[in-house]
Amino acid sequence: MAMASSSSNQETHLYISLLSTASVASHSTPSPSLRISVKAPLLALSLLLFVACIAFTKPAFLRLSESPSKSSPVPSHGTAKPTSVGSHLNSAIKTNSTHGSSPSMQRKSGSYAELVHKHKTLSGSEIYLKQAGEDASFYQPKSTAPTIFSEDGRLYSPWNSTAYESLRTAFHFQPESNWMNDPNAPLYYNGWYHLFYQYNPYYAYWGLISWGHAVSVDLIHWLYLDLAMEPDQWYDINGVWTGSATFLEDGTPLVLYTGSTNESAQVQNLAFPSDPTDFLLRNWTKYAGNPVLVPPTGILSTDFRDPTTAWIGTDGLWRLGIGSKLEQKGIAMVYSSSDFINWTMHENYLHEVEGTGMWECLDFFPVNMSGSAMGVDTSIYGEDVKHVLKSSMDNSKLDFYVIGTYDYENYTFIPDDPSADLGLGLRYDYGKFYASKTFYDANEGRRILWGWINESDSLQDDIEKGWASVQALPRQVWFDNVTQANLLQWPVDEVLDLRRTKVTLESTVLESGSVVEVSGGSGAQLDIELTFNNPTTSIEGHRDIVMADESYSCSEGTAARQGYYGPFGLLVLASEDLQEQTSVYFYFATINGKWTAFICNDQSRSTLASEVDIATYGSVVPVLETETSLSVRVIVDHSIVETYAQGGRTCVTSRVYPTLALEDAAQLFVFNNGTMPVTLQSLTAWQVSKVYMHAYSTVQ
Ligand code: DQQ
Repeated sequence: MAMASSSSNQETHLYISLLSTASVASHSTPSPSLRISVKAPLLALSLLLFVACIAFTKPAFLRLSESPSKSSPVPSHGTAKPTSVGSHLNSAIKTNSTHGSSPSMQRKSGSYAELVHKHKTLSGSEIYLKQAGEDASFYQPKSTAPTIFSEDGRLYSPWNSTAYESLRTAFHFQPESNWMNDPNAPLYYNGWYHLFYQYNPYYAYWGLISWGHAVSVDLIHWLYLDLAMEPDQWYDINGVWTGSATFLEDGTPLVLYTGSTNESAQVQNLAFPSDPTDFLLRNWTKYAGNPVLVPPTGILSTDFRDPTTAWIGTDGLWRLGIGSKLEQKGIAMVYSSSDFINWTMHENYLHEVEGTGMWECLDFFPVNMSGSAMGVDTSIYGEDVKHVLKSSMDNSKLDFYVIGTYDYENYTFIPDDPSADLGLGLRYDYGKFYASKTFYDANEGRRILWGWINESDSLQDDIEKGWASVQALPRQVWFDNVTQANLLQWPVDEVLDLRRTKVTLESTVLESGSVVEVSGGSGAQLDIELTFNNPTTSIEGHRDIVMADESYSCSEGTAARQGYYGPFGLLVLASEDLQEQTSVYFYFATINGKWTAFICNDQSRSTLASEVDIATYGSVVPVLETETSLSVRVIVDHSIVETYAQGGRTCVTSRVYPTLALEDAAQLFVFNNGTMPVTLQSLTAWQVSKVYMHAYSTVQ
């Protein structure tokens, strides 16, 4: 921490200069056509609403099924008629367009001006009918203190407020206080990265969900803005839930989000920037005709949420995915629209998998088959791309993904390996990482993944800390064309700018049972890269040694369980006497007669505190027989340990709560607890500086 504070002046200058660069860039580009103010129309709408409220005395249209401004949603699944599809599919969209659209597309609509026009032209009575559900009884009092704890029910906690403060992260995104969950609608707009997030602005636990909003010029330093949206309409009064951004043809972003209505039904709502020339996108207008989508027949009203970023079909219509379930079959429904307001459900699902339960927070995007780390904009498809479908599984609270082919004639997705279908195979992260969402960063031509890291301490500790949850570092994602089977994930390059002093270890043989301190590597803010010889390759002369098959999974093991090769790796956030330590290790088990590598984060000795999660997380790491090195990057940020193995093929994120190994008392070791020696090729550990995260108003 001493290091962090000594560099803070320098960081201030750096950030202020970044800010001024962004604002110079941003002020040089406004398009006159976008200078549309909706303040006057909103005032007019408010007046109309007032008049309408007087005219109508009975709110007779509270129920969704009676919502008159949408002719009935879609009659039932299977009856909606798919819109026609062009036949020259491969040639449809090949170019990488900035905002997910192609100039050659024959789209019927797609401008901000059109949207505002439709917003303005709803009649006063239509608006009244939409608003009629705003019964005051559905508002929850916002100032009532929580009553869920009594003094008697208080759990033992070894932390005082200083220790709590030490668990706050230094370079991961988190709000100043209170509760956060899913990342929402991440986007890049005229010099600024925007992150919206599910946020309870009043308490450190879930509820009263609004959209928090922060902006950055580098994805690392952040400025908090006022709430982007609050639950203030009948169609979102129980929560402004998760949503995604899409750029209209003219480059204006809009968002579709799930509202939890006054009757706790889930509907999809549209919102757009009140002033697109404000590149901070501070004010959002909810479309007067909301909701634009209600649960179709056959779908429970509580199982219809989290619209994806939209993409464009060959017919020029927008497509959108929404997650749901039928009994325990997880499904991704797909809708079409020409104007983002009127949506038609397709007969077939984008995808479905039995037994996986409710699919939340769907994400659907293309990746480059060549293995280039360059991202691919969401509407692009063709022979050069594969598609990734991701779902957050409500039953298990785990994020799964699957790679496959998008059949753009039938709007369905075909997994490459049905045995590893969505929910059965790959995960982005085998630790704590949920409700993730990607976006295409047109600024750098890359696709970036955000994911929510929840707490695993007690609710009472969260309340005493005054905050709960962080976001994982933004990760660049792309297709691994070496394995041809998984994505690669890597912290965005901007994280490298936070590296400060470093220590290194030369090539060393770690004998069985050795624990070696990395001198100069203490601290709770570290970025560590290390490589080992792959002990199962000929480099160690052990290729032919194969043990009897062993059943192994990280969840059943710890760093104390000795194997032949492994566990070996790092101890981070370790107290001097090793009473506390979080180990990140490789372990090789023989499965089906072949050495199989695992990467695990063992939290079993991470804290002396009770009431926290101390499981071991991790999974298999694909390591080819020809690969003679094993690599791992471990990022430590006070209460977070993020592990990226073998270039990002397998990632594991831990949430740990040391009580001794805090700040500079946290030490770093390498170890080998396997029977056989292993060779550490190299290790470099950088101290990482704290980033700026402040209210925008404080830097004006
Ligand atoms: N979080 C949101 C929902 C979403 C869930 C509510 C996933 O929209 O399904 O805060 O964490």
